[in-house]
Amino acid sequence: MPALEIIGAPQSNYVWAVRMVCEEKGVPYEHRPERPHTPDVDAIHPFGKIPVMRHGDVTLCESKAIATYIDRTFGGPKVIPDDAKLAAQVEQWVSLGNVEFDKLMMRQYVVGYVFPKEPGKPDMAAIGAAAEKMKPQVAVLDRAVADTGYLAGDGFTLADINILPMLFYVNRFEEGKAMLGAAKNLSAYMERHFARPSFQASKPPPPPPKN
Ligand SMILES: N[C@@H](CCC(=O)N[C@@H](CS)C(=O)NCC(=O)O)C(=O)O
Repeated sequence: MPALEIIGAPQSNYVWAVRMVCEEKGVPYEHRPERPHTPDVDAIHPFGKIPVMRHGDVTLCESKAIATYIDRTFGGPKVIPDDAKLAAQVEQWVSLGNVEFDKLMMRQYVVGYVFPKEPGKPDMAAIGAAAEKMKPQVAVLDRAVADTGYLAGDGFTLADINILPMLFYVNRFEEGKAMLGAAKNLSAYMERHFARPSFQASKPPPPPPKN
């Protein structure tokens, strides 16, 4: 079988999720850490976003599509269950993750800190507004994991894999940490799954120290 290549900077929550799928399933892969909009990425993603994937003559973009391909092509535990109802629940949570949680938690809140429009000066008003809007989202996730400790059914799936990197990043900043810490079910969920070998093996390196 040809080598499976996952292309994209490890810091991206979506690159992290796809790598975690490989780790969870025990699928060997080569990781090429490229930023968005490089020629290799642009050749596969029509808008130059990461991750992209190459496997022989198969090229794919979009993390959900990549994860589905890996899940169906390789052995190891399924991250998208065969059962129609569970698979639809996974789809539902991945879609909510990409359309709702990522848009606010990552693109507004985390990116507000990490890539401020004015270097070194995060817009604290915009960050505070995003944090306020995150409260109902955190409450939704807290309720969702209360019964089983998983988002879909009673097993670890792509639904969890997709959201865990986002929660990790939100938890790095003051307002996010306080909010997540107060959500008892979600805190327990994070603590348990952050310890998974697949999460640890795909975790991006820490940012370089500031001078
Ligand atoms: N829906 C895409 C989202 C990918 C995405 O937004 N990737 C970010 C990095 S986390 C990116 O490449 N951003 C560059 C850009 O938006 O131009 C997926 O699931 O793969």
